[in-house]
Amino acid sequence: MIHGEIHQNVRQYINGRWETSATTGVSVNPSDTSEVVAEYARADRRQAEAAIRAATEAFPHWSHSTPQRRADVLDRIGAELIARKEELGLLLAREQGKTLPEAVAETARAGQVFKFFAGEALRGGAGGGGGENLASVRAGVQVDVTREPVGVAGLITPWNAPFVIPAWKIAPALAHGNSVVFKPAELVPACGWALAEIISRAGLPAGAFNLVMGSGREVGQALVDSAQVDALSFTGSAANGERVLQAAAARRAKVQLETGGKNALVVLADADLDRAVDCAVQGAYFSAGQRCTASSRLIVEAAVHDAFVAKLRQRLKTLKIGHALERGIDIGPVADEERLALDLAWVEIAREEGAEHVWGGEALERSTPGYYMSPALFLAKPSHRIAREEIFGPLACVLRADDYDQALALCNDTPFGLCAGICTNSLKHAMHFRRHAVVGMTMVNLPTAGVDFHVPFGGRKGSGYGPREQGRYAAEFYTTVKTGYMLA
Ligand code: TXE
Repeated sequence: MIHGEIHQNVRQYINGRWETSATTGVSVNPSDTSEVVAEYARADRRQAEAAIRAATEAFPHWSHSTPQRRADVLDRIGAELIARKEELGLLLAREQGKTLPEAVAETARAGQVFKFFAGEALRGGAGGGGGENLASVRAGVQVDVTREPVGVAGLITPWNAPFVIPAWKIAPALAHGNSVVFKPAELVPACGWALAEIISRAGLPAGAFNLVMGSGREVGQALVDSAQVDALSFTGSAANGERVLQAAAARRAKVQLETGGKNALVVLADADLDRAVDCAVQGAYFSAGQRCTASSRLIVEAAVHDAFVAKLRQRLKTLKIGHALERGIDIGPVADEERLALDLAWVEIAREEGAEHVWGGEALERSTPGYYMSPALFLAKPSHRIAREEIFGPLACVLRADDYDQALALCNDTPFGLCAGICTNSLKHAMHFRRHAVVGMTMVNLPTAGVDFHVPFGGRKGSGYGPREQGRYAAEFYTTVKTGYMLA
């Protein structure tokens, strides 16, 4: 496999200027660890604070920009992401490890998100529409409800979707007139930088958008702690999300969390089993299971349990695991050495706690050194840790349910509540499930992973906190409401 270019000018973007840092790091290709993808500047707390100052100073001007100006900026960013989706998708696949088709699709999706919020800037953003006019209960008085930007938005994102998750935070933040300090995950600096490089040329005033790449502990924490950061949107692990929530609440900052899932796919006896197996394979194992919407629990009605497991095992045997850039690969490597060790440790935990091994779960050798692992499937009990804790890797478990009622109860028996799916041909069960699954998103005869970009995204319980992301609902987090009274 030829090595791709090494991105060497991956620097901070602060107050309209590119800056190096005292220390640097490298990102390597999880499909071929001998290949360096980027040498990047690692920001320190001082640079984070400089970015916060820049965003604070830029906010008054940017927050009073016209909706047309905001729409034009976002549309340019979206158009460039879509135009360059092959080139940027290649960078994503090299740095994060998802297959090239998935990476190109994610890049295009990020562009669509920016284009959607270009429209939002005109439709319902801050400082303009998106409000209401009402007659007052007092004669001659006019009441107006409007939305205004919140201020400086600190946006902290995970490594698993390095273009589209930043897009669905940065785009609404800017569309609604906020200024931004963006901190990508340490594992994918070149992706964060490539997105920022496009944004830097889209016509924003200096300081309206800033990029600081660095550790969560230092740079992320600086955003969380700063009194100048008015709103924090965090996507990542539940543990770190909890830390962000506590610190933000302590200083009354607005906070929005997307923190993991343990999503169920229910398969009823009347389901089309081939379709159910397709939903399970896509939902549980594509992107190496590294999606918060992954179906890690497959809850199968007893009458079809053995037939479903046999079919799924057959499909798993045919999956091709390999280099993310290789044509025809179904699953690339997991994201890094730590994730591979974690995922393999979960396989051991499954065996130790008595789950029945059905398929996979071992490290794989390929022609290049990488973090390859075969997709793992176990038959588990609801009390098993692999049925209760988020793994965020290519490992799923099957739980047996006597009937629909028990399947629904098992589905809801989790501290998470992001999404849940059901495969069935019964309209009665599908409608009941959509209403009674205690989650933020439900899917019927569809994989739990893979959502639209123009409708709300998010979960309940341990999976999310604060307003939903995406679609028109993003205005709830990125604006604040003002009620005006006027005696005409
Ligand atoms: O998370 P981490 P990762 C979850 C997924 C999994 C995790 C994987 O379920 O658990 O994300 O992403 C920064 N103060 N979701 O490993 O380690 C850190 O630098 C401030 C759920 O990246 O928590 C990184 O930028 N920031 C989601 C970001 O937080 C801190 C969809 C996330 O890092 C910090 C996708 C701190 N103390 C993944 N510590 C969903 N539910 O939608 C770390 N960071």
